[in-house]
Amino acid sequence: MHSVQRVALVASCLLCLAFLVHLRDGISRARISPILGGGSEAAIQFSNGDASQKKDRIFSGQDKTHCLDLHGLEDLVILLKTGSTEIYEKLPIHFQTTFSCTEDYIIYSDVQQDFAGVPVRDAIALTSTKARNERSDLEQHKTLNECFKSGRDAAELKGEKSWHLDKWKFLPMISDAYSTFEHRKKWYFFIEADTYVSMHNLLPWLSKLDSKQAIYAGAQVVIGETEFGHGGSGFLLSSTTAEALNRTYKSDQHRWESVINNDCCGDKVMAEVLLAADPPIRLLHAFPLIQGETLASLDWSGKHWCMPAVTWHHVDAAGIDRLWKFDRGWKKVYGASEPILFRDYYESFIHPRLLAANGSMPDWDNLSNDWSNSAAMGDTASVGSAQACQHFCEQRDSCVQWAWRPGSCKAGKIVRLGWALNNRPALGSADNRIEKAAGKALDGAASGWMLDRIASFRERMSSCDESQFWLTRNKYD
Ligand SMILES: *[C@@H]1O[C@H](CO)[C@@H](O)[C@H](O)[C@H]1NC(C)=O
Ligand SMILES: *[C@@H]1O[C@H](CO)[C@@H](O)[C@H](O)[C@H]1NC(C)=O
Ligand SMILES: CC(=O)N[C@H]1CO[C@H](CO)[C@@H](O)[C@@H]1O
Repeated sequence: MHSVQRVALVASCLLCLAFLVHLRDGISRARISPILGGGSEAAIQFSNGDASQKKDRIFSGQDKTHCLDLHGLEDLVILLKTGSTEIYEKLPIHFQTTFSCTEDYIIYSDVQQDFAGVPVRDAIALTSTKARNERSDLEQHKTLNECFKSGRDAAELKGEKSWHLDKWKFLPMISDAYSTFEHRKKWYFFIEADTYVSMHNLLPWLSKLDSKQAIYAGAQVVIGETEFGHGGSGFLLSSTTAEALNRTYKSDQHRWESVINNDCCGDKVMAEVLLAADPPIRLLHAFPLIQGETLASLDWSGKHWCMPAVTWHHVDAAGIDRLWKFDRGWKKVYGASEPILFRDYYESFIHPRLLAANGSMPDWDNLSNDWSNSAAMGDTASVGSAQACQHFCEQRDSCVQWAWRPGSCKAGKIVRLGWALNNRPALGSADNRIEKAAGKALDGAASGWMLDRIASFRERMSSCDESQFWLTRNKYD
């Protein structure tokens, strides 16, 4: 039983901001809270920091004590999909974080290369010669390889054409990874270069799943008739499933290549291959353990509050660094067996910001979307000013946040942080879904939160039941 008896804020100074102390199970334990603002959040502060240890570490490179107690890591291989146009921008951070405790990972791209000593495999080279000769999407593969061989920077070729190679990588890479490790690995976990996977939360989940079963788990998405695990959110295959994928795909490769050619998405076709396997393999609905939002865009609702977050998507290097340090710090304070719940991310990353802002932020869009009033639609009362929009929210009991721009008032029932209208999203988010505005266009735009209502929500949600942390079967099974 998890329970937060009391949450108290101890803010010694605004810049070092909040250091949340909460009492859980009667034991006082310090909440970890990053120093917020700017890019300078290098330090997470711990109550049990030992100065002499810190001194020893100054010149000793990365401390590897976080690698202790990662039970089951040896049963796992991580497959990372990237592309030559983004590899130097997005891959480096993973060596210091995601891969820092294991050598069992394979990087797949569209050019075979040595990445500072690490071999990178070319997933497109694993498609059939026929496909590479006949499919127009794959002409870009030659272009990228020629660019690379001539010593130019493949990043010059960023764009649509290179992106169209992406869907072709899924099947060959899973099949190749299976051929590499077979049943020597129980688990194959797929990520993209802007996915963060928390080993701290993934490994306890794996220990609850049976790798001998055909497991294919991901964040469920439906396109057309097909339900599949969204690629960027990450997905999990047991070795039994990886074997079935290899068998089904390889025994009819030309047909599957033709399916991919005519389809939008490789993650979707992968689900179709698994449904065509004998026996068919269906997706285990793993949302929200596996999910595609960032700290800034996530809806902090009761649905997720008491569940652990295994993945985040659209995170840049700063975001991966931040989440990874949080994992590591969490483990130091709470130990290896205490999963990090969405609630815990909220308390450390989001709530201190709302408090520091005293409930409202200028030039900010908080992604409110339950009510949407606009002058154009003839709504006049709430759209006149930020105060009027705030008033609109106050009048509705279920409203917890509002977002005003000239002529528009949006309000929402669920807390989201959102981001500045005139800047990058911050909190390490590479997400870019908000329409940008700057200077005069902002004209007093602001977002606000009903801190008292949020406080009652947290109160209501204060107890999390451990039996509901992990998703191990679908509701309909
Ligand atoms: C992959 O599937 C093909 C076709 O069924 C098969 O010949 C091959 O042995 C499989 N690879 C492994 C490693 O099982
Ligand atoms: C925070 O907001 C409340 C009401 O919205 C106001 O009374 C209070 O003075 C503000 N505090 C600070 C430090 O600005
Ligand atoms: C997720 C969400 O609600 N996004 C909205 C953010 O605000 C812009 C403009 O205000 C909308 O276009 C988005 O739909």
